[in-house]
Amino acid sequence: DDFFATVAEKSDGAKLRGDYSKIDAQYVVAQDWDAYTPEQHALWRRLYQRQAKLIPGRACDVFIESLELLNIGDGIPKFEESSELLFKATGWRLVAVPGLVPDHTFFEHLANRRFPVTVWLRDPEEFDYIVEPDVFHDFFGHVPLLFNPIFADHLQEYGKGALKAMKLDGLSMLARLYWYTVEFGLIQSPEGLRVYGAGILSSGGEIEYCLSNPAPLRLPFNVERVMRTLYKIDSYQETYFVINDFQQLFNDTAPDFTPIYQKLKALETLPANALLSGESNLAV
Ligand code: HBI
Ligand code: FE
Repeated sequence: DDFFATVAEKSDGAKLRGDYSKIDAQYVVAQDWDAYTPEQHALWRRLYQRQAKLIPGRACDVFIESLELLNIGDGIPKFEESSELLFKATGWRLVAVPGLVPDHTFFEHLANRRFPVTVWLRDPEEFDYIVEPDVFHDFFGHVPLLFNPIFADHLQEYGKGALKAMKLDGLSMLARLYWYTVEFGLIQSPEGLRVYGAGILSSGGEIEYCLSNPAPLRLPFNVERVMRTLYKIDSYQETYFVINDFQQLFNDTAPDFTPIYQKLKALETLPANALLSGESNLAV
């Protein structure tokens, strides 16, 4: 179908990573925790320890607090155990998936407060960079944020909105919103700028770069601006969008986007490094 034409069989003909032979109708599989090798748990520990050192003073508070609660430093976590903790906190559950799932399936999970977590771990040679999300990115990067009730509600609403957007031809715009918030978002705190985007939190290099390097733009979050902005998938971001708090993210993305899609389709997209007249880059 569409998914296996565009994603599972990527444009270069390469197969999507992961074992899709045992999926159910929602692409859910068993995690099969016993199948992870000691080497894989050791690789997880190395990834965890590298990131844990970079987190203080850079990740937002809820990330740091949830990470402590989750206690996942010793090896690849058991999804079911973490899922119980998460359910008690915000009513979300984790489900295991083989890897990337079709857009519609992904959004169906989010709309029902289920977060899909990839089961496979990268190879040691991929310590610093992977193309498709693995269990370290999905779990370490995304799961701690879901303990914040407002962020958790936002992501569910995002899933519902995305299901609607698919019918309105607005998916590319909603994908940009996801990219610049859930994956690469920055947030203000009383102590200064902090990271809440999972793509940054699971990255050994970008977590420092996004906060300290003078090169990228840091712009105040604005829904329409974000939805018009193209993004880079194979380099550090050229622009980061900064929210004041998670309530702003929830409120600003709560309205029906139907008129916004109409309006934005008539406008040109913006390159990833655009700075429009009247916009001010936040100094670091
Ligand atoms: N599947 N497992 C998984 N994880 C994702 O982040 C994901 C996906 N399928 C589609 C998808 N993301 C995109 O459509 C969103 O990033 C917008
Ligand atoms: Fe992600």
